[in-house]
Amino acid sequence: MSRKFVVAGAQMGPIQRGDSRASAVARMCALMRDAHARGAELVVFPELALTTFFPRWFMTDRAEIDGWFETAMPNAEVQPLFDLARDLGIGFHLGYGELTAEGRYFNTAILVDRTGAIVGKYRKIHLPGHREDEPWRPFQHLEKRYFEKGDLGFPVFDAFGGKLGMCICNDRRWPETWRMLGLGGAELVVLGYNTPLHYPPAPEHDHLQYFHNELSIQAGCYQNGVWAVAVAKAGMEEGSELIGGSVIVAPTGEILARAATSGDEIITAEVDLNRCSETRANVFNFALHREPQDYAAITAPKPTG
Ligand code: CDT
Repeated sequence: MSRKFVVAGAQMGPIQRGDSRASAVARMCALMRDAHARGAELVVFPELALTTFFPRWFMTDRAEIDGWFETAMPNAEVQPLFDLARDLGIGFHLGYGELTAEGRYFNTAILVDRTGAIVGKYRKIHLPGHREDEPWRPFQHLEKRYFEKGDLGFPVFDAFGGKLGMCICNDRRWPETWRMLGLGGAELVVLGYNTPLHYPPAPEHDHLQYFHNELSIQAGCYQNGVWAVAVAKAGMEEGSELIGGSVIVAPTGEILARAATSGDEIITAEVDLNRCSETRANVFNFALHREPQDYAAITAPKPTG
C-alpha cells in the first residue's frame, strides 16, 4: 500500500514583541494556503509560533509572563487557523507556550489532523538555557525559568496513515530524543525551532549553527529510519538573529528541501513512509542489531548535587 503524501514546512520570519497573535495567525493562514496549493496534506509551523521568542527577556511580573502563554487551544485568536485547516482538509503542527488549568507552564507542540482536531501533544523535554538573569549576555535564554520539563515522554501518534512523533528545538540535538521516537515506531518526526545565530557561552561556534542544525537532524533521521520536517522561526527578532535553514530530511539522512530565505517561506517534499524500512530493515534493524544491555549508562540517573 502506498503511503506517500506531500508535507510542507512553514518557516516564519521574525515576530516582534509588539506583534499581535492575530497577525501571526494571519501569516500562518497565508502559509497554509500556499502549502495547500502545492499539494501538502500536513504543514509544520515553528516552536512558539504565536509570539516573539519571549525567553530572551528576564521577567519577574507574573501577569507579564502569563501574557506569553495560551490557556486554551484552540482559543479565539488561533481559531482561524483551525477553521482554515478544516476547510482545506490539511493538517498542521504548531508550537506555543501552554499554561494549564493547574498553573503549569510548558513549551508545547500539537498535531492537528485534516478535520481540525488535535490528535497529539508533546511538551519539550530538553529545556536549554538558564534560570536567572545573566546581564553579561546580549540577550537571555530563560527557558529553564519559564517552562517546566515536559511530562508526556516522547509519544508517537497514529496519524496521516503512519506513526508521527514530535520534538521541539533543542530536543533535536539529543540522540536520545530520536532513539526514543524511533523505538516508539515513529516514521515522521515534526519539529519547530528558534535558534539564535549567536550562542553567548561559546561564540566560537556561532559559524557552525546551520551545520549543527543539519548534522543533528540528518543523523537522527538516518540512525532511526525516520523522515523529519524541521522548521525555523528565522530572521532578526528584537535584535537577536535567528537561523533559518528549515529542512525536510529523508530516512537516508538526505536533505530533500531547504529554505532559501530567513522569512515566511514554504518548503515541500513528497514523503513515502514505506521508505523507513530501507534503514530499519537493514543497518538499523533494532531487533537484530541493537544491544541495550550494553547501554545502561545512557539511562542511569543524573548525578545530584
Ligand atoms: N529554543 C531552543 O531550544 N533553542 C536552542 C538554542 C541553543 S541553547 C541556548 C537550540 O537548541 O537551538
